[in-house]
Amino acid sequence: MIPKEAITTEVNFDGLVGPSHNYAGLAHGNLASALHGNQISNPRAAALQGIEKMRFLRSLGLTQGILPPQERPHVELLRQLGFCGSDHAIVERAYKDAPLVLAASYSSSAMWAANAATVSPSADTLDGKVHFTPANMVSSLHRSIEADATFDALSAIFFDKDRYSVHRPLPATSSFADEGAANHTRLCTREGTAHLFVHGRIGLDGKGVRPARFPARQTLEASRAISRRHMLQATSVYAQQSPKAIDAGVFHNDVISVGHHNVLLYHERAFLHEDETLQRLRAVLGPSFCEIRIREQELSLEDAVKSYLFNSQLVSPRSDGMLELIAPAEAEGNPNAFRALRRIQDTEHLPIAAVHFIDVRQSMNNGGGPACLRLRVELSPDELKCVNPNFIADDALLDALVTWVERHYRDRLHPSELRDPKLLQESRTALDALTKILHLGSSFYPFQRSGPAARASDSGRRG
Ligand code: SUG
Repeated sequence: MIPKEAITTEVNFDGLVGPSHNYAGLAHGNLASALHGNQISNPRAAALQGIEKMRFLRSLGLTQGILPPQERPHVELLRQLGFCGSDHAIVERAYKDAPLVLAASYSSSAMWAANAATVSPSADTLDGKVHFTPANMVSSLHRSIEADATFDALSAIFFDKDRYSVHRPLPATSSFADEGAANHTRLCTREGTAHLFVHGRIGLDGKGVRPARFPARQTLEASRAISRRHMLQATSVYAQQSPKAIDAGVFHNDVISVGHHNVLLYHERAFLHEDETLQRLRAVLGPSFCEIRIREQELSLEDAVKSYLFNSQLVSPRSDGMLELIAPAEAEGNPNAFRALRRIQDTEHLPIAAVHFIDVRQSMNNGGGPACLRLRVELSPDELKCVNPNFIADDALLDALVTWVERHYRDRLHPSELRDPKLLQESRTALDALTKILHLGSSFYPFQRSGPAARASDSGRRG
């Protein structure tokens, strides 16, 4: 077993927005996705906004990782569903027969890396390894096609089997529906560590309260299975999301709460059983647990969903232990959200030293704020050394990505243009170029493996 080091680094792995980012309104229960459905997106601006966010976090002194976009369209899905012929013929036929299925195969939703996986740091696991379970995302077709490629990407990044354990996704069935870290928060104090797993669906035993309007996504069974397979020795606390919150558009817990270290910032309507949930956390975390509760009176559920205040990143770049909040620009534009943030920042005993507003509007229009775009991975110095460096950003890489996006991405895309055979070709050309920039070899993407130019796998490491 590898000796544990006390000081860890939280690395944010952000999903790079893919060239087919579009607004097809696929996510039921996600109000922004419904509102912007059928509008024109700007994939270029979306990707550049994401890169700027990464650059900003780096400027705070944080370590930034990258998850490459997945190949879209997911032609294999279309083949499985009975479309046949050349890739272009398949796209054309799918557009005529099943346009929403084509849109699903073209979704760039893997950009929301908070849904990529659930991660457990080595300090909390029995075998001393960092564990990852890619989310199966079975609640929707367009997201269910992410899991296998997520497994491949995580396996390439965290290739060192002595330090990392990348599990297969949970069984792809509704009983184990899993949406990853968006419903999981790790909290720690000197007294203890708690993993808060939040689910929305009623249990296999039929217990719990169902939302009336929108579907709940995460299951308790999935969260329990993850806690087991990750061999968590830290305490797991399970809580049901408030069905009222789900019906107000809170499709993931990270739309209504965010935690980091000893701080939990949450809305009073986040959990079905607020008192019980908080008491369990207090019992593990002790007196230095810092609860920041936002009341309905201060910020309504409706404003919470509109502003995405809770989908901020709480980060700790400072040596004095104070935290900073990376909030969406929409929270600055919403007077109630802005006032609530001011209040938090001005309250002396609260450890939030600064709030930064970030423009990720293209992602927000599909329901993804700053926190949705990143997967947090807590690593010891030794573990960080053993991450594939191709996936860690420096300024030169971010500059190269900007040039790449400007060269390959469209600045407008309507869902009806997904039938355009040129889009498929452009996307592949872009991803092929990306594998060169990231030094991923020439067989990282499925089209590279099956195309005439496919060569043996050589996804090597940079440096
Ligand atoms: O699953 N939107 C995503 C947004 C995910 C946000 N992630 C977190 N909260 N962690 C979703 O609802 C819209 C896609 C579309 O319409 O193509 C979408 O899937």
